[in-house]
Amino acid sequence: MFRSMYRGLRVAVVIPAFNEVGAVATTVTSVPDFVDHVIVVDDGSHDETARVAASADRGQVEIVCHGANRGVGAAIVTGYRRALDLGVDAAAVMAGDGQMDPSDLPSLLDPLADHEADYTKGNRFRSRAVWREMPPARLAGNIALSCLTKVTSGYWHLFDSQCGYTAASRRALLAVELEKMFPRYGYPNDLLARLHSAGLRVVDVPVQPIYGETWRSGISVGTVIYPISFVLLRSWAQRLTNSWRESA
Ligand SMILES: Nc1nc2c(ncn2[C@@H]2O[C@H](COP(=O)(O)OP(=O)(O)O)[C@@H](O)[C@H]2O)c(=O)[nH]1
Ligand SMILES: [Mg+2]
Repeated sequence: MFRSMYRGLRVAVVIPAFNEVGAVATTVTSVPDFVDHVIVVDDGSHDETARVAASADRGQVEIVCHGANRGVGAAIVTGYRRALDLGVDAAAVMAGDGQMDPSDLPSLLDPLADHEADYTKGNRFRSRAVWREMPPARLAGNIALSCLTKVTSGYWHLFDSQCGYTAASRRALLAVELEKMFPRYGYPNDLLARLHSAGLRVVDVPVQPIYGETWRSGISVGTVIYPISFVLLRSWAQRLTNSWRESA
């Protein structure tokens, strides 16, 4: 049964979902039984995402609805807030489109349970399958953004900045000023920089890249290039300012 915790951690899984009627039920039912709370954030979907997610409930699912679309970052922040209110020790994020392998969740939670990290994120590039699975344009974009995010966040040991499969400790969620987080695509790059300036420990964990036959994404170069460039420049400027302040 549910509410079993994971290695002493009370865990929530936050599922941001925007027009995911086709995949959200499978995503919800795939969440492992040790997860205490599943929080689906329906981000102003125009389809039946909320109803379908609710119908997959086995007793631990909550649906939170944004009246209008606010972006994937804002949807995740809504889920994090609810997770904090529920008193969880850790909150993982799994996208509502079924692109995350539930069997990878324990590896993301282990460094938190072992008190070795405050935040963990998936790294699909640790698997050779990434070269086969990830479409070439995404590979190129992800590699470029991962390299830039090393510089702008200050976490030189991390890669695959755009991987949305993550787990945050309660400590990290309380430290990063959720209200300031960037609401749209670019939020992972923004969050990493905030985690670094709060002095938190972040580690990469190998996860499986999943791009099924019906794969689609809300990301297109035209729509994300400006917000992501803005986030990267802002984080970089902030980091430079902080290091000048420290050395002054
Ligand atoms: N495209 C998009 N996705 C959103 C939004 N809000 C929440 N999401 C969810 O965020 C997750 C990641 O989005 P996706 O477009 O698949 O990104 P990708 O997997 O990194 O290419 C999915 O589960 C979406 O349903 C939004 O405003 N736009
Ligand atoms: Mg996706």
